[in-house]
Amino acid sequence: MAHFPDGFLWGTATAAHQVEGGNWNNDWWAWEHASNTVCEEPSGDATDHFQRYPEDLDLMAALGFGSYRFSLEWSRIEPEPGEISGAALDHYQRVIDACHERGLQACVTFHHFTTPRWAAADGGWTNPAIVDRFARFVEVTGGRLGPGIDMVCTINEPNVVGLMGYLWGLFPPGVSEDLEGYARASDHFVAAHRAAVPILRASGDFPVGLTVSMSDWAAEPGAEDQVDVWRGPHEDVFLEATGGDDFIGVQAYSRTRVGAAGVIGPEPGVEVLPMGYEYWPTAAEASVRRAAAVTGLPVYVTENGIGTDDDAQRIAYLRDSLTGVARTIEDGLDVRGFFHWSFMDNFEWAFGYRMKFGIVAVDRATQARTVKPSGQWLADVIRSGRVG
Ligand code: GCO
Repeated sequence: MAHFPDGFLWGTATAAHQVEGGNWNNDWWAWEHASNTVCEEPSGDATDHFQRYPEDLDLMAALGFGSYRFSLEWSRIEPEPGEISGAALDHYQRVIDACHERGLQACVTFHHFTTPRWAAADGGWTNPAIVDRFARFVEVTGGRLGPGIDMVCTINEPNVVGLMGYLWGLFPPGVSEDLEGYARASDHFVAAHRAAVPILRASGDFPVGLTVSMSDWAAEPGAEDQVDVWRGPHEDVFLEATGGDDFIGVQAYSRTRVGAAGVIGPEPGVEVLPMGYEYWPTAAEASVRRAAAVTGLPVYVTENGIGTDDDAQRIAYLRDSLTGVARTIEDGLDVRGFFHWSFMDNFEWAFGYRMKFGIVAVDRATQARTVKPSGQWLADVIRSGRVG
């Protein structure tokens, strides 16, 4: 039986473009509709969370969550360079207020994969100007929303944006094998995070951190050195950019294997999920241990979950994953919270709506929400502080 301490923060997460709907003014919408896109379908109305957030927050509160992690859509707040939408800021203020009215903390991510079209058209994250552009957005937005915010994730998984956008061609700008673009984007993400932290600290009283996509890395015999070769530029460069932050946000779903020639696929005999990676429920535990060791910071698991049509498998995954996270706490690591990805089934980027990460199902025709058995299971864990 795994236990979680009193005060452990239980949250659930979404990202603006995956749930709001109608985010036509960012690079993702353009990419979904590009002639060379690899996207299975456009995001469209998503789950209409932009309008239905009160109902969604009601459900979160009913399930016992203490925090809601969501992101601000930069292209709504700053639709053209320097042009700030007061109405968009008002919207996010209403979301924050609605969280508080229901006893939920507001955990706000300032960049979750999407960049306004105007910035993307001017080199996006490869243009050094993005650092000041992001800092200005953070300053204006933090200045307005900061007093109501309870926790901040500056940038979500910058390492995934670089990898998918410049090496694998799966995210905008849809470029493959551009090592220089990848390196420049990484540098600018690190600089943008570092620029954002003091600006945010001046705008409110909340912990600030970066969230990093991590994996449980495993080497084939004799290929141990390959772990550092691959993990270094993908994870460590970001973990090492967190000095002085209030926490590190760990996001982990699976395992990555390396052999002598580099990253290799799943091990024969291990189940492969629809996402294409292994069913590996100890990914969060392994990543928490490594993040704590490298950064020395308090840890929040800011994302963990599973994309599956089989909700019983989700419960099995979460049981093992949470048991692993509880082990890290028993071992004395300072792990302060766990945010389930995701609150509801939503737009899983290039995969579209086929992947089901939610504890709440969404009827694509009616937008009706239905809590899955995994949602009730997680509510029991939250209530009891135990994983049976
Ligand atoms: C990411 C993002 C989320 C994903 C989730 C499931 O990790 O890619 O933060 O937007 O939807 O991780 O793949």
